Amino acid sequence: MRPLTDSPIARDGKVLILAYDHGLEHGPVDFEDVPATMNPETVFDIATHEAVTGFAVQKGLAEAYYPSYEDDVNLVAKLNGTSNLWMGEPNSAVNWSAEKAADLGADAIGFTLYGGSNHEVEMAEEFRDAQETARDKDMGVVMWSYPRGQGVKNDTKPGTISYAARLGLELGADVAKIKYPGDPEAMAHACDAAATTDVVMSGGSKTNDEAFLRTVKEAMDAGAKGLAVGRNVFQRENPEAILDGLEKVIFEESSVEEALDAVEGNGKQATLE
Ligand code: FBP
Repeated sequence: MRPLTDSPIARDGKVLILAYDHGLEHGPVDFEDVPATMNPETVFDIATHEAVTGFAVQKGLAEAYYPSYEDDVNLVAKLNGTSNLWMGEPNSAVNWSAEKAADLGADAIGFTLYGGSNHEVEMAEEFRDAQETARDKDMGVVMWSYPRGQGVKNDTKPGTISYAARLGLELGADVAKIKYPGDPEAMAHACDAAATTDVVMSGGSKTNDEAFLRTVKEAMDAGAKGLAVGRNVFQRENPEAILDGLEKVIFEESSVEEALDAVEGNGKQATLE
C-alpha cells in the first residue's frame, strides 16, 4: 500500500472523500431532499470545498464534468457499481477500466468488494486487475469493503467489519471504507485489523448534525483516518456548513462542540446573506 501522506487524495494523512455515485446505486430518489443535487454540477461545486480531498464518481459523470473541475477536485474513479433495480446476490459491474480512469486524470480508483457474496471470488479477481493497474499508473486504491450476501448474516457486526477492514489490507488497498460497527472499541479493532491500510468510515443515511459529527469523532479517535460520505453531505440544505464541521473533526482534531460551532457559524452566515 502507498502511505496516505504521499497521496493527492489526502491532506496531512487524512481523507475526506465525497461520494456521488448514488444516482447509479440508489437512483434519483436520493436527490429528492435537495432537488438541485440532481444536477451533477451542484455536487461537483460542493466537492471544491477545501475539506474534500477526493470526489468519487462513476465514469459518465467523470467524463462529462471532471474536465471542468480538474484544477479544483481530486478524482476518485469509482470503477464498479450497479443499480438497485435488479435482485439477486450482491455483485457490481465494472463500468470502466483503471486505464481509462488514469487517462481522465484520476488520482485514485474506488472499488466495491462484497465479501461474503456468492460473487466474491470474481469481484476479488476484478479488483486485482484494477489494483495492479492503479499501482502501475500511480493512482491510489480505495476499497468500498461491504460484506453482504448469503455468507453474511449481520453486516455491521464488529467481527464482520474487522474482516472487511482486513480484506482491504490483504488485497492491497491503500484505504478501506467500512461501515461504523457501532462503538469505538469495535472500530479500533477494525483499524488494527487493517494494519497499514488506512480505514475510513462510511457515511450512511442522513442523520442530524450532532449525531453525525459525534460518530465521525468517535471513529477518528478510534484510529480511522477519515470519512467517505455522500448523503450526510449532499442531502443537507447547507452542505458547506457540515463540511466546515467535518473539517474541524477530521483535520483539526477539534471537539464535537467546536465542530458544531463551525456548522452553526456557516449556517448563520448563509441566513444573513
Ligand atoms: P453514503 O455516505 O451516502 O452512505 O455513501 C457512501 C456509499 O458507499 C456510496 O458510495 C454508495 O452509493 C452508497 O454508499 C451505497 O450504499 P448501499 O450499498 O448501502 O446502498
